[in-house]
Amino acid sequence: MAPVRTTCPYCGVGCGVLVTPDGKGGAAVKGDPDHPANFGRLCSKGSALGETLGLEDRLLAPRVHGAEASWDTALDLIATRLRETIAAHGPDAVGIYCSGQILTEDYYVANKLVKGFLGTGNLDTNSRLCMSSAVAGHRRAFGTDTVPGTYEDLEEADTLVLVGSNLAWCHPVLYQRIAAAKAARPEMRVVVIDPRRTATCDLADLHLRLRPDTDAALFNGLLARIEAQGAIDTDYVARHVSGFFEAVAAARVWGRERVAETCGISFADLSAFYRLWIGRERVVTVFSQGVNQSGGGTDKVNAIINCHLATGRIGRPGMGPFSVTGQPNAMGGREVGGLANMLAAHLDLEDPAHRAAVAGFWNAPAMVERPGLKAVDLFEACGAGQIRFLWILSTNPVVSLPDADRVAAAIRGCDFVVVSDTNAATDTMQLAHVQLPAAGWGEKSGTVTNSERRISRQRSFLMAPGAAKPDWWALAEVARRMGWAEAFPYESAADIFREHAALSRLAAGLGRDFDIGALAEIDDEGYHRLEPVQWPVGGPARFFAEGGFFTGDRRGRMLAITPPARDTAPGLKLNTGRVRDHWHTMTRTGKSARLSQHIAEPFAEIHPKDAAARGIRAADLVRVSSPRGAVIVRALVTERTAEGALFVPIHWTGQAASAGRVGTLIPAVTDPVSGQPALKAGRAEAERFEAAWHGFAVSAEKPALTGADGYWVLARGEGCWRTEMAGTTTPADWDAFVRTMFGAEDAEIASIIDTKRGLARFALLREGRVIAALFTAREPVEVSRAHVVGAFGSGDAGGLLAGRPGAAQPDAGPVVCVCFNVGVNTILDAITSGAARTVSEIGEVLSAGTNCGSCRPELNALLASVPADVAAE
Ligand SMILES: Nc1nc2c(c(=O)[nH]1)N[C@H]1C(S)=C(S)[C@@H](COP(=O)(O)OP(=O)(O)OC[C@H]3O[C@@H](n4cnc5c(=O)[nH]c(N)nc54)[C@H](O)[C@@H]3O)O[C@H]1N2
Ligand SMILES: Nc1nc2c(c(=O)[nH]1)N[C@H]1C(S)=C(S)[C@@H](COP(=O)(O)OP(=O)(O)OC[C@H]3O[C@@H](n4cnc5c(=O)[nH]c(N)nc54)[C@H](O)[C@@H]3O)O[C@H]1N2
Ligand code: SF4
Ligand SMILES: [Mo]
Repeated sequence: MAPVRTTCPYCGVGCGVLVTPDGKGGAAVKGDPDHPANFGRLCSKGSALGETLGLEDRLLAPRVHGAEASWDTALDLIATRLRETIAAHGPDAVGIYCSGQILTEDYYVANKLVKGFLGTGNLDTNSRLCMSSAVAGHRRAFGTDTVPGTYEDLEEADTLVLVGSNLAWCHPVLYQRIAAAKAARPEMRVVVIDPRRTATCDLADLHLRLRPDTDAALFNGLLARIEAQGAIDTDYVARHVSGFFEAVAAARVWGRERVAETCGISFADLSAFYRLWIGRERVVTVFSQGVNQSGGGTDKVNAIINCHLATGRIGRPGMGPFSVTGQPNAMGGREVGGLANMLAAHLDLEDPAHRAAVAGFWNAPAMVERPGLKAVDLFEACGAGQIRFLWILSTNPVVSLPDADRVAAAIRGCDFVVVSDTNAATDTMQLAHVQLPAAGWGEKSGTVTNSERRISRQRSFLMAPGAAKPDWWALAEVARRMGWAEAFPYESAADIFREHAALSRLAAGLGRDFDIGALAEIDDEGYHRLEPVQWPVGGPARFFAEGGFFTGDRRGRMLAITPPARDTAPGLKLNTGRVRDHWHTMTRTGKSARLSQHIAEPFAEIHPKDAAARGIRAADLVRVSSPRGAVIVRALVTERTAEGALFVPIHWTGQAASAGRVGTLIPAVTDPVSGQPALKAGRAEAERFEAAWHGFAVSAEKPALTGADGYWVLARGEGCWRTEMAGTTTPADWDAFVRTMFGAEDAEIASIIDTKRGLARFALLREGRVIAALFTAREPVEVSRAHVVGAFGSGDAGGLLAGRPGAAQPDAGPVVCVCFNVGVNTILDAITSGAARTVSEIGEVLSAGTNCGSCRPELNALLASVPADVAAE
């Protein structure tokens, strides 16, 4: 059978994937060589998609108040409650909160229902936490939310600047494209602007470790320098730009000394950056969450765009500002108008003519008249009793919103909550009155739009399991039950897509950028076959080289930017973000043992000086806390993070760890323009978590940990569960403790106890087979995780309890290359023995880094960590 061509459901690179189902619910996955985003490449997450298709954890039927129900019962109840809520409290008591991970067709139906039929603007999305500052910055500068350039620009740039972006881990295939371009054109320069040293710095010729939230000062200073050096494109500015004098006047006060001092970087590095930017015409400035997720995120975006407008370096090959999107369909959501302050098809909610046009197109009985509540405000209003009906689709706000415990309380206190998810147990799903089973990746059909405006098909290759249904279907069914069957007649994703395309034609007629009108008459077969296509369909690939902005006077707007005052709040700065192999709240990547190996535990990067001042040693557990909440995570003592700053990943939930939700620590401070929360700018303290004992366990079944005191983290291993844990009191009866945890009252128990050194090892056996093993110690347990998991899998009880390999078998150490399962020690051995001196030689000797390539930056770091004289010996 020919493989099914579809699109990866993770990041906004939007890679094409070839899937060959195995007929048993699984599938083999390869990169699509013909897809223009990836040309056959996939990263570690994309390569492991086949491992995430299992049905464990899935919600397979609707549930109402905890009991399984039919779709009819659930949908009738939702429609009834919707009607009652609107009758009693008005439409603004209703809110829908959705996600950049639903398909454009799902999103279109949600937006139409809320803004045209329910008559409220309260449709917002997790893109508020992700892209809304970029959207607001684009709209301020361009008049509409337009990404001017394409991926090729990143390859063709002579100077590529990455601001607040860990591209190597978060957009790995795009990173690899850039790495290949740089290898082919060594004169290309890459600058990384990030307070942290990340894997992306592997490609950097220059890394500016600026103080957090000083980006606006840095780019104001660049604008001042552009002017001082006579690098303004006066012709472009005269013909196409407004606001130039005000913007430059505000920037002029940012001389290089002041910027260097404000940003905490050297004058020499700053000048080098300005030279690389100004001296080379082909410059692309890529930005991501270090820019967007900030109290001044929109200003940061405009400070960057200002420099491109002033130099006319926009919309030409190898030039422009470039917002990389996080989620697979962040762009599609923006196209349908999925934010509370947008209308549809890039039309403006504030514009009465636009509203009237859309109302006419939809034949809408209750057209929205003003913007609705943005994500953080929506949940505030929920907590204040103003939102009485809440429907959450495809996002996990109890984990991902700031002040996350308050969000949980707000949801808990809401009169009626519907949650649509693929998974049965998420931190948010647990709080729902009605749980709706969504069809997931591989089971549903539709389109997504990637960072470069390219629309690709997601095609199904599996039957939806149980009663799971696509999100658009559930939304449309509710609309029909509300009496709007005529407006929601869709029988397929293609029906919805045609309507969406037709609306974009209307929008283009009103002078908007988003135009896929050429696809409005596509038939089902054409939709089925639709090739990846960039919008505007049939139009040019880039915007604004010759002006043509979407503002009233058709000029691009430069803005006067005032950088924020220095943040002098007490405590350590709390930075948060992503790791290479996990996706958000891990509902999918957490299913893959391979992906769970790279980083199996939540951690806090802490600078050695900050650690020493607090008596924190490597591998200690630390309690990181703010007045709002606390997490317990492993200390990673490293100079990767700056002094005075912590970095904690976002992926661990209440399902995966005892206290891993870093969102509980972060105040709900938002950017005043975009409403995007400042998720990278918390404040926290760190202290050693004093544990009486530490443990590591492997088990065939998921252990019962909810009652455990102290700390636990669960991860999937190959054919087992692996658990890290620690307790504040030592169990009086270890045997009983072990039996309860693994639910094995009847099992045989073998133990080795060394009371003097505080070490103990337990194995639970049933019919001679080990079903669980626990290693405990007073200090963090030192057994080789890889060895224990391997020995558990092969049933080698003796080797398992030994906790480390025998002399003949070296310990591979933590896995770096997940594709070929190559551990850090194996790689270091190859380097120190001289067998491998470069990344390609590591590939030749060990295969590491030769498949998806996601680990290549780490291989380089390992090479750099071994002094040359050692490697040569
Ligand atoms: N592996 C993986 N990839 C993903 C995702 C995932 O969950 N896992 N999620 C996807 C999504 S939705 C998104 S939005 C993207 C996010 O992609 P990125 O934005 O690249 O990722 P983050 O790790 O959130 O943050 C990027 C960097 O911003 C830096 N930063 C913090 N504060 C500042 C500051 O004030 N100034 C500057 N210049 N930098 C700062 C942080 O140190 C961090 O290294 O990733 C996408 N890709
Ligand atoms: N502190 C801090 N917080 C952050 C960030 C940060 O950097 N720091 N980043 C923010 C950003 S950029 C983002 S994008 C968010 C992400 O945060 P979330 O959106 O909360 O995280 P996900 O785990 O992606 O949630 C998606 C959910 O949808 C489910 N799902 C998957 N497919 C489908 C489907 O087809 N239909 C339905 N109905 N459900 C489905 C998944 O099982 C999962 O439960 O986190 C934000 N929060
Ligand atoms: S870079 Fe990786 S996660 Fe992103 S779309 Fe491509 S394969 Fe998927
Ligand atoms: Mo995101």
